[in-house]
Amino acid sequence: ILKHTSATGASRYSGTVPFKTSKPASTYILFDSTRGNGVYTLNMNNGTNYSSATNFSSVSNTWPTALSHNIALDVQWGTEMVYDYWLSQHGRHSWDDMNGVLQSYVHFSSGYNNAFWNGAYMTYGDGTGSSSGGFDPLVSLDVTGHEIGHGVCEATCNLVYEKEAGAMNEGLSDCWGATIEHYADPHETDAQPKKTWYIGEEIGNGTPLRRMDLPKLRGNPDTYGGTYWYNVTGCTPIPSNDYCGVHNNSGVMNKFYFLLTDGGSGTNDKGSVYSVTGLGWAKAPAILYQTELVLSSTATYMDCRTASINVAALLYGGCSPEVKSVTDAWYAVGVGA
Ligand code: ASN
Ligand code: ZN
Repeated sequence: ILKHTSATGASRYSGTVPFKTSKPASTYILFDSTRGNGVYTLNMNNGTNYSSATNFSSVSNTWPTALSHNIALDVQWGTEMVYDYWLSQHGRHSWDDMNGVLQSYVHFSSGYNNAFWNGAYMTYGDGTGSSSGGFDPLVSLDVTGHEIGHGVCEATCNLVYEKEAGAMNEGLSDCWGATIEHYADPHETDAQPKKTWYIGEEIGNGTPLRRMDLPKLRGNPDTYGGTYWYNVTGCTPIPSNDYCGVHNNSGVMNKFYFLLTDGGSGTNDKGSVYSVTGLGWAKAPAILYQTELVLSSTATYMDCRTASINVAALLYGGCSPEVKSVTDAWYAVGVGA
């Protein structure tokens, strides 16, 4: 029987964090055997050949094993938190709901300014550094939640990764990243502005990659068809245009979910005056998840609106305040009347 052990260590972005290790041979490794079929973090040693990845290993279960490896703790802890979020809040067993292994590879390549889900596991770059216009290591909890969110999407509605469906795929990943950060990161506070709604501020030395509360401040639309909306009609060339602006038009989904959770009022780019009563951190994610389960892979924002209103009606009743909030939040972002 593989013995698992509790460990703690100083992570790069989230302070001292608890996580699980195992000792299959003479040393402890970053392998949690207690969650589903396992949570692993492996070291690419700045290479790109996955079969050459090595374990992070410690004789004394003391972590990190070197300061430059503190990022492995963000990822091991963060991935464990993502597993716990999906199971405790939605009864979902890992990304595929079949307790699929959660495997992460850190120190990928050198100066690699990205992190991604490839259909089976996560890869994280060290970045070129925020001080030189790139990113610091791309291992913050919202990034981890975002990447595994792509796995959840793949295993559920499997939104096609281009145009509007792709933008919703991206938006859903940001929504889960923010929600999981709120759920698990002790450094998240509700101080204004709520950093929960910032995506990737940790890896940009305080400057977020995207803002869900005010997408336009980062060049993304907050209104369907409004300022910064990427015109997806006849757009070429895919994929060099980011599959027709998937990381851009995601701003509409992000603002919808921000308003559905926190509420808010204002005037959108269509001149519509809106006011949304927020549903908070239990009901908004419940509606989002049930919507993700029923969407079709080629859904548009309008389809997502319809699906989410139906979900809210099923969960809370046809004339419920929850249905009104969902409808009002879509109206706020310019989708539907
Ligand atoms: N970090 C990017 C993302 O998850 C990588 C990609 O898949 N385009 O959206
Ligand atoms: Zn993404």
